[in-house]
Formats: sequence, structure tokens, C-alpha cells
Amino acid sequence: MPRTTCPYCGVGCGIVAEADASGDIRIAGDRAHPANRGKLCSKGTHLGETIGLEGRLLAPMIGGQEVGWDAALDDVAERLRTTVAEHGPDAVAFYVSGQLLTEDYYVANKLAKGFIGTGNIDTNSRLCMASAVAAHNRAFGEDVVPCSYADLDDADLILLVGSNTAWCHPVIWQRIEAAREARGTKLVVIDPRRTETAERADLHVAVAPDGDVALFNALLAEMAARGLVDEDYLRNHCVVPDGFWDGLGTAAVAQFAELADLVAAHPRMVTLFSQGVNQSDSGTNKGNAIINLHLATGRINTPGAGPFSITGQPNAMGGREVGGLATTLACHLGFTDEEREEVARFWQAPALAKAPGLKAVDLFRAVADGRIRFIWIMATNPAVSMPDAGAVRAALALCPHVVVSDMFGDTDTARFAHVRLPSLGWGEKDGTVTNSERTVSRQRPFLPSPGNARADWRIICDVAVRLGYGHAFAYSSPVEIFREYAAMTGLARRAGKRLDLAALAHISDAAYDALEPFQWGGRHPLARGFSTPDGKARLVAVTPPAARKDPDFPFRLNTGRYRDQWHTMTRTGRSARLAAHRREPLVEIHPADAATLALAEGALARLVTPVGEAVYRAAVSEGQSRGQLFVPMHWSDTNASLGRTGRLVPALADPHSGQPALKNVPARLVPVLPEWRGFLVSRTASAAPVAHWTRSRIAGGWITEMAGEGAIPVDALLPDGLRSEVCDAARGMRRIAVSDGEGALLALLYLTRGGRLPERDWIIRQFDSGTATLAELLAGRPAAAQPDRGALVCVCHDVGETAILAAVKGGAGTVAQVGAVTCAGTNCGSCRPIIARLLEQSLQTEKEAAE
Ligand SMILES: Nc1nc2c(c(=O)[nH]1)N[C@H]1C(S)=C(S)[C@@H](COP(=O)(O)OP(=O)(O)OC[C@H]3O[C@@H](n4cnc5c(=O)[nH]c(N)nc54)[C@H](O)[C@@H]3O)O[C@H]1N2
Ligand SMILES: Nc1nc2c(c(=O)[nH]1)N[C@H]1C(S)=C(S)[C@@H](COP(=O)(O)OP(=O)(O)OC[C@H]3O[C@@H](n4cnc5c(=O)[nH]c(N)nc54)[C@H](O)[C@@H]3O)O[C@H]1N2
Ligand code: SF4
Ligand SMILES: [Mo]
Repeated sequence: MPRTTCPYCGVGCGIVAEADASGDIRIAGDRAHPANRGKLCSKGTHLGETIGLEGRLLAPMIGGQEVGWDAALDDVAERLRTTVAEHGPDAVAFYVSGQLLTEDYYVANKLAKGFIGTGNIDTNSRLCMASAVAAHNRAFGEDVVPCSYADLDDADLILLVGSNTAWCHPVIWQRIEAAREARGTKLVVIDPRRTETAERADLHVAVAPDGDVALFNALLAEMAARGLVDEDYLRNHCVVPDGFWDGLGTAAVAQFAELADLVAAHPRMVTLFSQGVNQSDSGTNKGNAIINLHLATGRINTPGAGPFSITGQPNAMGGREVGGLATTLACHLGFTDEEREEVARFWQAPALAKAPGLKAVDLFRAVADGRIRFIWIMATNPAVSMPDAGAVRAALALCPHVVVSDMFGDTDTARFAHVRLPSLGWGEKDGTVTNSERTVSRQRPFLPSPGNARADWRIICDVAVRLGYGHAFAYSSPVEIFREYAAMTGLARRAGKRLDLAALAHISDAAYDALEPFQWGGRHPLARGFSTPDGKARLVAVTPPAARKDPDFPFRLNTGRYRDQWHTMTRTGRSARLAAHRREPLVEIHPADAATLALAEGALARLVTPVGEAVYRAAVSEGQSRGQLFVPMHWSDTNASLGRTGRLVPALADPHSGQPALKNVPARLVPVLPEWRGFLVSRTASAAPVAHWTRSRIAGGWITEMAGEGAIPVDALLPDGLRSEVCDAARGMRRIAVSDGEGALLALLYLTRGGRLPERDWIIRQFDSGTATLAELLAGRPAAAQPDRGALVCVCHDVGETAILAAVKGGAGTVAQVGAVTCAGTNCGSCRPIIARLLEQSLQTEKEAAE
């Protein structure tokens, strides 16, 4: 059975995948893979539901016209050639992605920087990892993660900073949980929100938005005051700037003393961090404040210790290695004369880029003002995911040449393309990825290439050949690219870097096919010295950002992820099971703030920021701090009318890394009171002509939530067929069922002008495989009262809250015992934090009742 790697997060789980004769896909965790040892989270487990061909782009398109590959490639090459001839190489840009394979990434970088001669190739990793990269470079002299997953197993204390690990890196989360069970590891979560991750921690520090620099500076000052600075380590391995110790300051955080005691007591400490650190205009300084603490206490390069930046995308790390960011040249080398010379010689490059290119935010600004006239976007959806995505859309609409390579033809970004190129996707493509701990794994194909789709590396090389660079891009398979890339890392080694895969420069085709996951640099790649000229690390003096207040925008808006959706939902949005976790984008708000605004649970609300507006349903939650809001980043124009978060975030970036500040946006919230509300359950996706809609996958079709003003366009919403209707004019209620000639249900529409709408869960189940009568469907509930299943908890085994609470009543006292009784949480385990919360709550209630 083919062994491959998950296409989602940077944990990099190994997967065993198989397509049987009937086309059914079986997915299982690879027990032999060091990243997961057989485990998978909900997203990995349900991959099979996301790889159908529906919506796939299967042939190249120029405008609305399907064309052959020759025509498409000639067209792209011609656009490139004329742009360079008329406006120079810097009028060209590539915007690529941490979801490309290393081999794709390598040839894209080589074409842009070596042959077209522009530094303008940047990646969505700019929105994701750039601050960690900049912090590593400043502290270590190279972008190297100094620890490994095994350090999580060996730590006595784990600090999670700005990371919702239980949702975003669930298999790492399970590893942390295992360490806590095995050796009593203490867990601290530093996050302004009380996430499911924070709920499970020993200590949750609800830091103020962007309060991290102040917090870590103060922690370091406190360790110094307690005599816990490792003077020997500092003398032998670090350079400390003058005046460093004077500027550390204090932090106004309620749990500071408790946190400091934990940090003081546990030298074996790992600090794992992600977007709450990186996506900030003080992101690089946050990274260095964390690294400073580890260096000064000597908590690095030893088992169970280190600052650990965890990567987001499956190949964010591989992209950093090949040099796909505009700010590196190639393979951890920069733009010094010496390094440029080495690279030019290695590639035999005729026109090596002279200087770093534009970083993502600036790159799209240059598209907007006409400096960039050709852009090729691969494996990313910037019309949704970039800050101020409205400006990005305007820029793309103006740009004379937009080429988009994607698996799907109708993404928000692809709508702006002059040329759309169909790429292979997961299960079809072939190459390598590198995960958060520097482990390189193979992605192997187990599905046939659909239609005329092609591998990204091949598309890039086909264009390079047409530009006359055939000699440098004459690869016939990924292994040939991998060998060249591995050889090129030898340049990095000779320049004193730790990146070094040169031993694989002559790997045979067969050995590449059979390649087992391997980690470059070992467990602690910086243990034998840092990558600076003197081998010493740098402490970096960093100061907290100034507090911001704006009376027009009283809230701080935080944005991020849901457990079961991946980014802009082009893939996970196709799975009915994954959709069940959260069907709509919600704005989370503290109860006191909701009360002040007279905003009820489930009501619609308009979020307004200095750059735009979007509409969400309110979720009132104690987990939000007062004065703060949270919305997901996932919904695009494809699945919602106004739920796209990219409308809201200004294009403000960290001065060192260029990473946008996506987590701390000034905002205000205004309740929306539509005249009518409703939802439609239908076989096909409805393009609802109403003011507000969001839609989500269900078994056998779609559910579309709607709201609007004035007349309801019922006829436009419903398919043709036999209609049955009930209505109650007094309450403004209307319910319509549509079936075909044979009585098969095609659609159900429920509308109200002020009353309640029926429970979605029961109707969704009836629509696919239920036994409800027409009368029951129109009533919106079963004739005989059935026990309410409660909110869905376990997606894999379809277990609701009621069953879990019953198990607890029946004596189940641990998550494992609940699992034994109900099966909940026994497959992927992503719902275990919810089960733990339900368990705690009901045990608490029982205790209170007994007292
Ligand atoms: N389910 C799911 N998993 C994913 C992804 C996905 O789309 N869906 N995407 C992958 C990718 S590319 C990435 S980059 C990772 C991201 O993984 P994470 O970084 O864990 O995810 P986010 O939800 O973006 O943000 C993490 C947390 O930062 C907190 N935060 C906000 N502001 C601050 C602050 O000022 N200080 C601190 N300390 N915390 C703050 C937020 O409240 C949030 O809980 O996830 C990866 N995994
Ligand atoms: N407000 C807000 N915005 C954010 C964030 C946030 O926390 N808040 N997080 C940011 C972060 S960390 C990230 S990583 C970005 C992610 O944002 P994007 O990269 O824009 O999101 P994806 O949906 O992953 O886009 C990947 C695209 O590539 C396509 N694709 C998948 N595989 C392949 C392939 O092999 N080849 C090709 N050619 N195409 C493929 C998919 O269909 C999809 O259209 O979003 C950023 N934007
Ligand atoms: S934790 Fe989940 S999403 Fe991440 S690699 Fe593993 S299975 Fe995939
Ligand atoms: Mo990311």
C-alpha cells in the first residue's frame, strides 16, 4: 500500500493510502512514520472525502476557453517574454506556497531568481512563518529550528504561545497529552483566548493582544533576579548586546507569579509557538524575546529544551530550505557577492537576481501600482488569505497578466486569472516535503492523474523550456530535481550553515522511491555551534510595541482557525463530516460585551474595521476576553456572501519579517436585524440571490443559511419539482419541501420573519437517509418526541453530547472510559478536548448537587 504524507499541517503525519477498484479511498496513519506513529487527526482521517473530481480544473483555460497544453504554455511564455522585454525582470512576480512540494518549489525559485533574474518570488509562508525565520536568522545566524518533537516527550514544562495546538497541530497535541500522562509534564498556554487548548492546560495566561514581548522580557528579568541566568552558557555560546539587561521591564499579567514559578522550577522547558507570535507587527521581536529566554537560561540544544517554532503548512519548511522566500536567494544563502557567485556558478544562471525581491504585501502593492505586470500564483488563494484582500483583488483585476495554477478552477483567486493551469493534487503528485522538525518525507501518488492536470514542477519546467532555458530545466522526474537540490545544499554547508542534504545528491531513482522519512541536522542541529561567524548565538534587545487605542474601533479583532477546516476550504469544504464541526463563520464575543451591544447568541452582526466589513453569526463565549473578538479565516466568496475575513485585516506588516499582523485589528461590531431568516437544504449548491448566505456540505447535498430584507426569492432558491408547503402568515413562517416525480426529496426550505427555525441537525440527517414523513419534514421535527442527540461531538463515530453525558452519569469518569462506552474520541481523537470539558462540567455539577 502506498505510503505518503498528509497534505495539511506541518506536523507532517505519515499516511498509508489506498484506492480500491471501486474508487473508494482507505486512509490510515502510518505506524512507521516518526511524526505520528499511526495517529491522524480529523482532517487527515477524512481526506478521502476531499479528493473527488467535483470542481477540479481538468484542462488549461485561457479566459473562459479550454485549450491544449501547448497553447497554454506558449501563451504563458509569451506573456513572460514580452513583460521582461518591455518592463524588465522585476515587472514579473511569482507568488507560491508552502503547499508545493520541495521539487516544485525548487524549480520555481530557480526559474525566477536564476533565469528570469528577479527576486520577486514570495510565498504564503510570508503570512505564516516569516517572523520565526527572521527571529532565527537574528539569533542563530540561520533559519534553523533548534529542537525536535522528541523534546516534547522529554520536557518537564511546555509553554504554548499563540498556538491552538489541539485544533491546528492535533497530533502534536496528542503527543503533549501523552507526555503529561507519562511524566507529569506541566502545560502553560499563553493566548488571549481560552481555546480548547487553553482549557486543558495547567495554567492559561490570557496575555493581552501583542503582550508577548513584555511578558517574555519580564520573565527573563525575573529569572535574572532569581539567579537562574546561566552565566557560563552566555559567556561561551552567546553575544549579549550592551545594556541588554537594563531594558527588560515588567509585565502586568494576572498569573505572572505562577508562571514565573513554573518557569523557574523546570529547566527542561520547550516553548512551542505559532501564529499568535508570528502574525504580528511585533512578530519577529516576539520570537526573539522567546529565544532570549531560552539562550540566557541555557535551555536549548539539550533534551527536553528549546524554542520551537512549529510550521503551519505541510511544506513551509521545504520552501524555506530551497529559498522560496523573496528575502533568501537559495538553500539558506543570501544576496552577498560571495553567495551570489556560488549560486550563479551552481545554476549556470545567466541573470541571477541581484537583490531580495518584494515581500507578499509589498508585492501585491507593486501589482496594484503597475510595477509588476505579470504574476503567476501557485497553490495559494491570496484573494481570500491576504490581508486587505479587497486591495489584492483590485490589483489582480488591473494586472495585465495573471496566471493561476490550482487544482480547482473556481477559487476566488482563479476568477482573476487570464490563464488557469490545472495542477495535480494530493494523492496524485510525487515528491518530498519537510515538516516542523526538519523531517523530510515522501508524498507518493496513489491515484491516476485526472484529465490533463500536470505536476507543478512540470508546468514550470515546460514554461522555462519555452523561454529558452531548456538545458537548465530538462528534468524528466522529481528525483532529478531532488538530486540537484540536495547537491545545492552543499553550498550552504560550505558557507557554514547547518542545512545539508548533500549526502543524497546521488540518490538512485529506486532509493528515492523507497526513501524513508529522515531528519536533517539531527535532533539538535545547533548543538555544535550556531551558524554565525563566531559560532555564538545573539541575544536581541527587543521592546514591547506601544499600546493602541482608537475610539471608533473599541474592539481588538483576532483571526485564526477552526479545527476541521483548512484555510480557504477549497478541499476540506468538500467534506460533509468535517463541515459538521462548524457550519458557519462565527464572531466570538464575551457575554458582557454582547450584553452591551444587545447582541443575542446566534444573531447576525456586522464587523467593521478601517479597511472593510463582513457579517458573522454571534457566538457568545466566556472564552473571549472582554474587548476582544475572534473570527475564522476560512470562508471565501465561494461559500459565503459576506463572511470573508480577508476583507477586514489591514495590510500592516512586521518591519523585520514583512509578515502581516493578522491577529490584532481594531474593529467595531454592529448587530444586523434582517427582516427574514431561513435555511435551505438541497442536493446541489444554491447560488442564493439573497443578502446574507453561507453554505456548507452535508451528506447528500448542501445546507445554505440565509437572511435578508423584503421579498424572499423563493422561486429562485428552489429546484423544479413537486412542492408541498405549509405556512403561517401571522408568524411569517413558510416551509416548503420539493420532491421529484418518484417522491425523492430534492430540497427543503424553512423561512421565518421573527419566529424560530427548526433544529438543523435532525433535518440534515433526514435529508440524506432519514425515514421522516413529509408532514414531519414540514413540521421540522419528528411526530413522536425523540431524545435530543445534542450537539455533535465525535465526527468519526457520529456521537452527540447527550450520549456522552449519559455515559458520565452511568459512571464513566475519564475520557477513555467515555470512549469505551460510546466510541466517542476513539478514532482520530480530535474531539477528546471537548469530551474532557463535558466530563469536567458534569462531574462539577454532580459535586455541587451533592454538597
Ligand atoms: N484545523 C486547521 N489546522 C491548521 C490550519 C488550518 O487552516 N486549519 N492551518 C495550518 C497553518 S498554515 C498554520 S500557520 C497553523 C496555525 O496554527 P495556530 O497558530 O495554532 O492557529 P491560529 O488559530 O491561527 O492562531 C493561534 C492562536 O494565536 C492566538 N493569538 C492571537 N493573538 C495573540 C497574541 O497576541 N499573543 C498570543 N500569545 N496569542 C495570540 C489566537 O487566539 C489563536 O488561538 O495551523 C496549521 N494547522
Ligand atoms: N485573517 C487571516 N488570514 C490568514 C491567516 C490568519 O490566521 N488570519 N493565516 C495565514 C496563513 S498562516 C496561511 S498559511 C495562509 C493560507 O492561505 P492560502 O494559501 O491562500 O490558503 P489555501 O486554501 O491553503 O490555498 C491553497 C490553494 O492551493 C490549491 N492547491 C492545493 N494543493 C495544490 C497543489 O499541489 N498545486 C497547486 N497548484 N495548487 C494546489 C488549493 O486548491 C487552494 O486554492 O493564510 C493566511 N491568511
Ligand atoms: S496533525 Fe492532522 S492535519 Fe496535521 S499532518 Fe497530522 S493528520 Fe494531517
Ligand atoms: Mo500558515
